[in-house]
Amino acid sequence: MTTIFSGVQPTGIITLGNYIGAFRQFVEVQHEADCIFSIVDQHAITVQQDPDDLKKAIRSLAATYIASGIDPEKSVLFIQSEVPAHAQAGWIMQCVSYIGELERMTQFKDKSEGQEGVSAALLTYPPLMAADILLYNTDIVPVGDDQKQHLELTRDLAERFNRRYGDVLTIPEVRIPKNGARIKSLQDPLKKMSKSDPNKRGTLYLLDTAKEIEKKIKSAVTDSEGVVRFDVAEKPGVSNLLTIESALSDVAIEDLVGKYEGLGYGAFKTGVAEAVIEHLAPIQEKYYELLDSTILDEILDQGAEKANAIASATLQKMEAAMGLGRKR
Ligand code: ATP
Ligand code: LTN
Repeated sequence: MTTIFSGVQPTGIITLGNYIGAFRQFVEVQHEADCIFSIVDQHAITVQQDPDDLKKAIRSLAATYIASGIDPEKSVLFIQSEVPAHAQAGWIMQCVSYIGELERMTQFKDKSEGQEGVSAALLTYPPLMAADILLYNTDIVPVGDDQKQHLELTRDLAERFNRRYGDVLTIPEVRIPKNGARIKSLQDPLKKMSKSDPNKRGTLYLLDTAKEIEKKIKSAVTDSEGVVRFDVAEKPGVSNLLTIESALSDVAIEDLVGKYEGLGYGAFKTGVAEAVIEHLAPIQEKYYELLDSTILDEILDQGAEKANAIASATLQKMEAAMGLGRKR
């Protein structure tokens, strides 16, 4: 059976970009493979986090996974810091990484640019991500487009490890969604929609109310042509809205263009907002139900146990291959 692994950082409320780029793919693939999903809290602390906020974000993310359709009977869901093999294997992967290749990562450049006191871990984040993936003998990693470079590095590091120490690690493939791999900001459709964007009007959050969704979509930046058609280069704002509606409603973009033919942007935006509200309503309902339940802790306890068993076996093999300790 194919193994699928992915992780999301608990750094705030999930955006519609995260949902379309990551969660929806997770839900799709869980029927065809052994799936393991992680709340990567050790990645979140590469930038300083308030401890209370982090705790809340971890629980919120667990509820989001389940509310989005991850079935704990089919998939393993766990918190990264509850499986010690991640930090241990992360160290090993740091030892096979070169500083130069880590400095070339665009996420590192973006997050460290102009910042004072950049943590060493922001640079060594990709080897920890590689460890997350490699510990589960992962075949496929579903992520949004922005993580492609980290996946290429993961493959390079795994190949390097295997060349040096023998054939221990599985080389993973990336899986990027065909539609919606990079949802853009509603206010600046050239930039990705991001949790950490200070301009909250550009970001749709999974927990936004119907009113908020409507308001943000109504004020989304478009263009002056007044014709609904898909053209990312000439019409990035309109194309982004079409991508969002298509991804959530499963209606092809060409068909949506037909639906809005002859209508202005007002009617178009109302249609997109309706599609978003309709899709998110049941997810939000389930989310609030789960947040205060004890089921969530049971799911996470079981997840940590299952993840620990797989991860510690791979770690053991990695350590033995390298000659660490007294392991064989
Ligand atoms: P930030 O925007 O603050 O850097 P993030 O949302 O990119 O955070 P994560 O929460 O770790 O970081 O991302 C989780 C998943 O969501 C990843 O697979 C990522 O590729 C995907 N993702 C993030 N933003 C988008 C987007 N705008 N469109 C599509 N996928 C996205
Ligand atoms: N780097 C990713 C989060 C992440 C991840 C992973 C994704 C950490 N470990 C393993 C897939 C597999 C991000 O910032 N979105």
